[in-house]
Amino acid sequence: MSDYVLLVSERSGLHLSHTADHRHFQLRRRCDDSCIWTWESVSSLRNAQTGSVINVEASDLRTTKPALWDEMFGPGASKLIAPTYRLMTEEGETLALGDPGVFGVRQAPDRLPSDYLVDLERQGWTVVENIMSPEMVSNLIENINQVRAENADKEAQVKAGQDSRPYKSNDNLIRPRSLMPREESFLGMTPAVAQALMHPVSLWLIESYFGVDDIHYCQCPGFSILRPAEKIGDNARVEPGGWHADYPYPLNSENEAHTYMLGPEEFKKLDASISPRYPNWKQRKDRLGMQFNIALTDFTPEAGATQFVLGSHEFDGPPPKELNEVPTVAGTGPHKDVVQMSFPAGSGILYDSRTYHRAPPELNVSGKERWAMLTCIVPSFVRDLRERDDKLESADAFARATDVHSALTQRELDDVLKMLCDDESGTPRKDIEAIVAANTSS
Ligand SMILES: O=C(O)CCC(=O)C(=O)O
Repeated sequence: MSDYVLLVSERSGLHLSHTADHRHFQLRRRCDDSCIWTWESVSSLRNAQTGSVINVEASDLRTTKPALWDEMFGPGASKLIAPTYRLMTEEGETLALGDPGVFGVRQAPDRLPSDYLVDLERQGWTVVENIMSPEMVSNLIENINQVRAENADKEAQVKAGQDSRPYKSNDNLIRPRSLMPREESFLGMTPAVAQALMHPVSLWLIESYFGVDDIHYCQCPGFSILRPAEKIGDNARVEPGGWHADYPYPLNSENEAHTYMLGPEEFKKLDASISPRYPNWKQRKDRLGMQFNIALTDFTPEAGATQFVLGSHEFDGPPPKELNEVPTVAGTGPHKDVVQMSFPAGSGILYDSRTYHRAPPELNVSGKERWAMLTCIVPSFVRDLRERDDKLESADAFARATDVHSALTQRELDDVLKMLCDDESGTPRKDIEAIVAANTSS
C-alpha cells in the first residue's frame, strides 16, 4: 500500500492540486496526478507530481459531528470521518484559496492516476485500490446485513429456489435491494455509498477514457452477494451461458438490445440518444460504457471472481454463441482465454463495457459469500436504464436522506445530483436539487 493521500477541502469538497505548468495551487473536482500528495514529515506533505511542499497543522475545525454518525449511519460510521488539517504555505501563511484552509486527508489509490489511465488505454481494464477504506466497507456491510436480517424470510425463500436448480450465471446470488421496500435505497442509508461512487480518481479515469466531461450512472448501483458453491447431486452441474457485454452495447450475439427486458420502445430511445453522434455504435467501435465493480470482500478465483476474456473490448462483435452453448470451463474449447482477476476488498475494477465477462457462481469454493457493488457508467448523452433498475426510486430516497446530504461534501453532493439524480435528458432533477440545497444551506 502506498502512502498517497488526497487533500479535500472541508468547505467545497474540492481537491488541492499543484501544477507544474502554472506552479500554483488550485482546487479541482477530479483528481489527476497533480492532486496526489505524500507525507514528507508529520507536518508536511509533498506533491507527487511537482514535488512542491505544503505545511500542515492538525485542525479541530471540522464541520462534521462524529458522535452522531454511528447513530445516523450505523456501526463504525464515525470512522469514515477524515482527520482535518489547516494547510500553510512554506512561508507559514494559511493556504486559503477562497476557503478557510481546512482540508480532510483521505487515502488515495496506490498508484498515480495516470498509471491507471495507461492501463485502461492499453488493455481496456484496470484495478484501482482504496476506492473504499476498510471502515467504509465494514460500515456498508453492516447496513446491508441489517436489511438482510430484517428480511430474513424473504432471503430464505430466494435461497430455497436457488438451491433447487443447477448453477447458472447470475443465479445463486442475493441482491439485497430486492429484499427491501422499493422506496428505500442504500444510497440514502450511509454516505459510504456516494463517497465510493463519486471517487474523484475513478471519475477522472472514466471521463478521460471516454473523452467527455459529462458522465452518469446508467442505473443505481446494485449489490451482489455471490453465495458459496455448496450444491450437491444433480444441482451441482453448471448450465451453459452467462457471457455478455455490458450496457449500452449488444448483450451477446443472440440479443442486440441490452434493454430487452423493457421492450422495443426503450431500445429505440436508447438508440436515438446515441445514433446522432455515433450512428454505428452497435458495431462496438466507440467508447460508450464503463463497468466499475467495487469489491466488498476479496475477489479471488476461489471466491468466484468474475470471469473475463480480457482484450475482447476490441473484438468486432458481442460475445458469440459458442461461448454460451456449453458450460464454461476456463482454459478449454471456446473458453480457452477465460481468466479471473484477483483484487482486495475496497478496490474497484474498471473495465470497458464491451469486454466479454460472466459471473461464475459454481467457482465460489471459498465457503464464504463474495460481495460486490456493481455499477455502470456512460456519457450523459447515453440514455440510462432508469425504468428497469430503480434509478428513479433511489434518487427519491436520496432526496429524503437529509443526514446523508449533511455528511457528504458539496462536490460529492453535486456529483450525486448530476450522475444519479438526473432526468431522462441527463440533467439533474430540479426537485431534488432544491431539496438538497434547502437542507445543506440551513
Ligand atoms: O458478479 C460478477 O462477477 C459479474 C458482474 C457482471 O456481470 C456485471 O457487472 O455486468
